[in-house]
Amino acid sequence: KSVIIATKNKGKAREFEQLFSKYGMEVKTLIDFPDVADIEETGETFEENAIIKAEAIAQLANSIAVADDSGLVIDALDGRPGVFSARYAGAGKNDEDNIDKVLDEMEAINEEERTARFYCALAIAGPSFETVTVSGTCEGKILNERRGSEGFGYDPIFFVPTEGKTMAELTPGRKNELSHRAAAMKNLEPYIEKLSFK
Ligand code: ITT
Repeated sequence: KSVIIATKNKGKAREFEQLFSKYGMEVKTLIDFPDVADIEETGETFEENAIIKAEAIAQLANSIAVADDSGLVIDALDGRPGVFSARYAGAGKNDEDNIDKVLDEMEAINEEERTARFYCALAIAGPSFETVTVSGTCEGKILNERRGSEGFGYDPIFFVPTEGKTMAELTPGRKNELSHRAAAMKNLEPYIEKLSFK
């Protein structure tokens, strides 16, 4: 049993390998298919972008595909970087540049106003059923410096109060129990079981 995850993001791919192993499923990602062109994310919401990616890959591979569109939503920045999380500092910039931009914009914001959440929308698409989306969130606070070296993306500046640690200080196993991606996966579970990936 295997599933295609419509992602080129290595951090996400690693997490999905672990999340799907519970179902005895092998994960393939677009990292295994480097010839597949980038899919343009033209949606205005995480859900729209997840649907675009899942349906494009389901059609191309004629199989079931799951896509993740996710990001960091910061209250003091009116919800930014939001759907622009991957490209917040601009084209050709990386996760470190994105973090620097957020740290810069958050510099003058006081402790109580540093609330934020990670949001994950998952879409599952396939040749013989209507596309479904689910979502999950994880609440936290934006620090004014990096802490920890696990994970990816904005993890080093995202503090999870219930753990007393940043996402980047959690083990991969622990992150996969409490993250926005883990929460969305729990909501996807009924569909995974129903389809049972025959
Ligand atoms: P794919 O579209 O190929 O999946 P992407 O990185 O472009 O990869 P998104 O458009 O969904 O994916 O952007 C997600 C960005 O949000 C990601 O690049 C990170 O910067 C951030 N992000 C999402 N989940 C995260 C997590 O668990 N920890 C830290 N940052 C995360």
